Amino acid sequence: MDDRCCVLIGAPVEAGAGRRGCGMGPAAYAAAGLGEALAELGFAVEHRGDVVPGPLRTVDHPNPAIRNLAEVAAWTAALDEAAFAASRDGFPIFLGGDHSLSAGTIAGMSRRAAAEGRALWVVWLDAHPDLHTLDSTESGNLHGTPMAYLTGRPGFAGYMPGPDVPLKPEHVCMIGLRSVDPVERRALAAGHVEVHDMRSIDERGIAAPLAAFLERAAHAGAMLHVSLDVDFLDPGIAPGVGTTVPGGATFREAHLAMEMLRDSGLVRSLDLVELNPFLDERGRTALLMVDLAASLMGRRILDRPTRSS
Ligand code: B3U
Ligand code: MN
Ligand code: MN
Repeated sequence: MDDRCCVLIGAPVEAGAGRRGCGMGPAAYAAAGLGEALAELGFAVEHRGDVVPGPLRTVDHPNPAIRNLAEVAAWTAALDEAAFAASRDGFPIFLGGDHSLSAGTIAGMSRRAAAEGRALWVVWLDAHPDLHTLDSTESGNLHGTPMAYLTGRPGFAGYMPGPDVPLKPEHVCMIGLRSVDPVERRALAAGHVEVHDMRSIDERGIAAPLAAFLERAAHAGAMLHVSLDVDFLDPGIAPGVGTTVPGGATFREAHLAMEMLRDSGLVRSLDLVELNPFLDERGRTALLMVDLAASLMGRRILDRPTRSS
């Protein structure tokens, strides 16, 4: 893997969201200058274009609320393959698209980690835990389900393609939660996912819990994936998203998280999800997401010693 090469992969999925518009995400990142920002940091940038989902295999599910299951399953299979292949060549950045895309990208990265004899760990930056199963989702929007799929919760077999290598819940750190449905709350209480909700960030800040998780991940020799949902951010700075939830991360909290993730030297891949350019204001959410990606990829205010230097 060439760690000075960034592979940009479009995942214009909107079948998992409650409203249209996320499909324009990859074009908005291009217009906001993501490729140029990465080139300025010294990366070779490979534009791999948009992933194309395979043929739809329609299967009826007993939960009548579910929307677009066949589409999401087809995207998941295609993105799983794309992630596995791209991670051999460089650092993949997946340009969403709604958060259902992470069912594919993270499953593919988990296979990559296993192929290298390691485990994939995930930092999940989101207002929501996205821990619904196909049976529990009431909205029927499958962007609320990828974490349940990835951590091997029951009920996905026969409807979704994998995952071949499920994530261990203790290898997942969720930061920024502030909209959690009762079923998800019970799953979090009973499970081993590390969770830092907005209350905990208000009380402790974002640096201490993230540093502790990164220490644990480094000690375990983890390969790390970052999944950044626009709604992790406060809607005051990031309005271009379908599900705005007040009280999100600030500009500085988000950049600090990105800088710390970079300094850990562990991150191998990134999802940028839920940008809805149709709802954005003069591109400001797209521009902020590009800036955050640049912080994750090494843009700095000043030079500081890091774990990898
Ligand atoms: N938990 C709710 C809301 C939601 C989850 N993810 C987003 N919204 N973006 C649901 O519909 O499952
Ligand atoms: Mn999400
Ligand atoms: Mn969310």
